[in-house]
Amino acid sequence: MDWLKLIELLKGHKVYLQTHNFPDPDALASAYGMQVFLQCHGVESTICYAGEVEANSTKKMLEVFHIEAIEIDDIHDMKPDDYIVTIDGQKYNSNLTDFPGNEVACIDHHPTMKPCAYRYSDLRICGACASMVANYFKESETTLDTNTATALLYGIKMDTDSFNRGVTDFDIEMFAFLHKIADNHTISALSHNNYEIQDLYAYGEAIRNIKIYDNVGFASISFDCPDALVAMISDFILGLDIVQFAVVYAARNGGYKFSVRNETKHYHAGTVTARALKDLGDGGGHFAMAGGIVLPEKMYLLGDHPHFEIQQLFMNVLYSIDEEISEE
Ligand SMILES: [Mn+2]
Repeated sequence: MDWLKLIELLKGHKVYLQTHNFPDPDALASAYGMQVFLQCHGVESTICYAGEVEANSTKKMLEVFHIEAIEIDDIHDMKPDDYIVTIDGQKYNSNLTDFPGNEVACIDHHPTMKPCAYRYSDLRICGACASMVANYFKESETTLDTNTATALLYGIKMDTDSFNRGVTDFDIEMFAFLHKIADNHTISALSHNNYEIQDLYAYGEAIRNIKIYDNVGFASISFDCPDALVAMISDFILGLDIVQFAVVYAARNGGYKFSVRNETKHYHAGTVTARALKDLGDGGGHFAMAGGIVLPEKMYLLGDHPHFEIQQLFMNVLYSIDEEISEE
C-alpha cells in the first residue's frame, strides 16, 4: 500500500469510488472511508454503484453515517476520462458493472478472477475491505473521526460475520485501531435492526424447500431478493447443525442469483461455485463465502427440474473434490 501514490494519481481528476453492485455494508463503509480519507488529502470523490442499496442493514447505514452514494442511473455526466477507483470489487467481475469512466485504481480484498492493469492497485486477502481502508488512515496518520471509524468498524463486523468468517490478524489489528475511536452504541443499534418483515417471506420459502444431502444444504427462493438477503439466508442455512456447506439461490431476471457458504476445511466456496456454474453463468469468491449466477439464456440447460439439476451440479463437484483429496 502506497497511500501517497494513490493521492498523487487522483489529484486534479474527477474521481468516482465504485463499489460492487448491490453494495453490502463492507462496500459502503469502505467507499465512505476512502472518500473521507481522500478528502482529508484534497481529493473530492463521488461514491457510486449499480443495482440498489436494498437490504435494511445497508439502507440504515446511509442514514446513520450520512453516506451519500449515487446509483449509476442518476449519474449523467460521467466521462471516459473520469477516474474510477473500484472498492470492494474489481474490474471484469460479474458483480461490478463497467461504467464509462477509467478504472485507474482498485482497492479490494477478494481474490482476482481476471487481472487488470490498474495504475494503482491494493489487493490483499483479508476479512473486510474496510480493514484495508482503516489501514490508510493508520499508515498515513490521517485524523480519523468517530463517524468514519464507526462505519469502518461496522463494515468489518458485517463482512467477517463478527469475526467468524475469513478473518485475519490484520482485520483484528484494524478493529483494535478503530475500536478506540468508534461509537459502540451505534454499532449495537445497527446490529439489532437487520430484518424487514418482507425478508421473512424469503426465509419462509427457503425453510420450506430446504434439501440436505450429507452435510450440504440447498434452498431456493422463487422471487427476486436483494443479494444481501440471499447472503443472510445462506448464513442462516449454514447455522443448521448438520449443514457445513450451504447453497442458496433466488430467481433473478429470468436466471438465478447464488450465495454459497462453507465451513468445512476441505472445500473452497469460490472454487466449488465457479466449477458448478461454469457452463451456466459465473461464480467465484472466498474460501468461506462465494456468489454466482445462472444467466437467463442458460436456464434451458437446467431442464425441467432445475433445482434437482443444481443440486446435482454442486454435489458432483463436491464428490470429485472428495475423490481428489482421497487420492492424495
Ligand atoms: Mn467486502
